[in-house]
Amino acid sequence: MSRGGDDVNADDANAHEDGAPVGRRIVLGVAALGAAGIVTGRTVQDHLARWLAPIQNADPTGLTGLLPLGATFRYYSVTGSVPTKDASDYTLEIGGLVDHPTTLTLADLQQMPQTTLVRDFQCVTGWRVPEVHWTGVRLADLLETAGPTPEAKAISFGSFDGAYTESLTLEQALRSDVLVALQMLGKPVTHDHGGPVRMYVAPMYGYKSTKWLSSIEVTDQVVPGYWETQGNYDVDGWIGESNGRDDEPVG
Ligand SMILES: Nc1nc2c(c(=O)[nH]1)N[C@H]1C(S)=C(S)[C@@H](COP(=O)(O)O)O[C@H]1N2
Ligand SMILES: [Mo]
Repeated sequence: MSRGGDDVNADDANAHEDGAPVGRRIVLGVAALGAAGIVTGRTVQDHLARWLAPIQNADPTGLTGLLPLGATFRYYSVTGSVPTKDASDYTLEIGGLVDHPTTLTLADLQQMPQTTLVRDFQCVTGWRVPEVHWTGVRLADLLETAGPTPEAKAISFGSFDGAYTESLTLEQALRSDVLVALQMLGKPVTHDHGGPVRMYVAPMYGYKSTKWLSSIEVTDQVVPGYWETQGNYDVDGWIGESNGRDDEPVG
């Protein structure tokens, strides 16, 4: 099991479709701030991260990702390796307590109405990436098509990594800021970020956003997910209510 803070994905957070060169001076200047110990408090750090987000997102060199701001994604997987899937073999099963169980391909999902959100992504361990672009299908739209039965109370997500699971109540799942995400950071979700399809649950900590999404099962009660049973995380993963580290609401 690996769940490190390995920064192997730092470059992803810095890649953006409308990339522009970033002056070495900005990089050095900000590095100097960090070295001078100005980047210390969580609030200062967060403000700097926010101010830097457009620069970091446009930085093709990944250099700013080396700055001590923590505003980049860390790669997380509870399994050692995860099979690669693409349009040729990806499927999403929607089943359980629904009138119309269905299996969708990537093309099916791409043909549905897409929603874009620009929101922070925050891991419960403390790192946060500000103003990330997410695009995908609203989970609510998929559920509406599937038709939950009267007994339906919750959702259980499965991953093709074969291990990770997560849950939401049906009410949470119907929020308009809960996406079955096809794009992240302005491009298709990469394998390391859980592509081709991952969840993005905007108002909750990152652990709710299941990567390598393979199934959505409607259940009659909340089934606690992987980190809720192995890591003591709250089943209700609302940002700001789990660890007291947040200094401002997100979104
Ligand atoms: N399948 C799967 N999904 C997962 C995880 C995981 O280990 N496996 N980790 C979660 C946690 S704790 C976080 S913070 C985010 C990290 O997303 P990233 O790897 O794109 O940075 O994915 C979430 N979804
Ligand atoms: Mo996390």
